[in-house]
Amino acid sequence: SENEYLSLLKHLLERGDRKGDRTGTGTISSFGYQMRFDLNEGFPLLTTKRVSFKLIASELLWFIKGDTNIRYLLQHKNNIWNEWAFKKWVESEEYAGPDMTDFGLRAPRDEAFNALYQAEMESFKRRVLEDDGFAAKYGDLGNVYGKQWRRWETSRGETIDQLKNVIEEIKRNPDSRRLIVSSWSPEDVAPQRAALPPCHTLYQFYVADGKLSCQLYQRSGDTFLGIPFNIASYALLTHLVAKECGLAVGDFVHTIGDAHIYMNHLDQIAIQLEREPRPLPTLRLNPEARSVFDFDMDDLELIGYDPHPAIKAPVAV
Ligand code: THF
Repeated sequence: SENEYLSLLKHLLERGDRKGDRTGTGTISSFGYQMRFDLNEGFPLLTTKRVSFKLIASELLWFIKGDTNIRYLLQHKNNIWNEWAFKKWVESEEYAGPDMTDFGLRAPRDEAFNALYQAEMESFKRRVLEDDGFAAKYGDLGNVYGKQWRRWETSRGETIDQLKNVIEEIKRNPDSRRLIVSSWSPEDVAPQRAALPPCHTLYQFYVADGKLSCQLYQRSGDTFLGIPFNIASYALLTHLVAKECGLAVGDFVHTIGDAHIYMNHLDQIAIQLEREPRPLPTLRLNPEARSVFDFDMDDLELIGYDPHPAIKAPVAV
């Protein structure tokens, strides 16, 4: 239930260690944490703050399509990956606008800079949407999830469709202990290969008693902003794969390496922890859509979602 997540927040507040990080924001962090969500209890989208199911669903469909270009997300009014593409653009030779160094740190602190940043970001988004050449070059995040799941490149120049293969294997050999999709490639950790080395390192499916479970190993988790998305995203993926394979759903098990709270999310978390969780919504999938690869936004519907209001927070880049 949602208490699994609320307990993680409390655990970090009580036991976390102060730790610096790549983004310069500062965190409280703990190593090695596991949560378990029985997907039969309802769809695990937080109710103690509103989390956008539409953003989660369009991001997951983007991964499933094998797309790595933020243009698709922008077409769905989804802005959650913009900062990473924008960073590549403003650090490129071609960029000639105002200096955007450390925009993620400066924008929340400096109003004049924030106005410049917002304007630059708007024109960047417009170009990605309207200019094919620009989008191909600067909208693409490189070897992020869509690529790794659907078009993994081997050193021999072949490509592997890990997601399709794992689904075929679940159907053929549900007892297999190798039902794994890996996004981590030692070759791709170099910054020029991927905008951000994958946080979702690896996931594994498991079938028992006619039910499909999924476990994610996440090397690093932004507990306030990212984790609520990640839980719902893998829960949705498990539902889609189970449906195609003719299975019921089991558990989503979420294992996190470095679980952290950014220091600029503490006030928001205090508000959230005062709220009472409400009943979970349920997911309805269009019964006509069979394959995982057939789904569109219209085929996914969440019923009975009645959360507390959203709580805004800046994302560390
Ligand atoms: N980097 C960091 N620092 N945190 C992350 O959560 C994160 N991600 C992805 C890649 N790098 C990351 C991007 N996923 C939001 C949610 C998920 C993200 C990025 C940002 C976010 O800001 N959510 C807001 C709503 C945003 C909106 O309405 O546009 C929220 O309140 O939930 C982890 O996968």
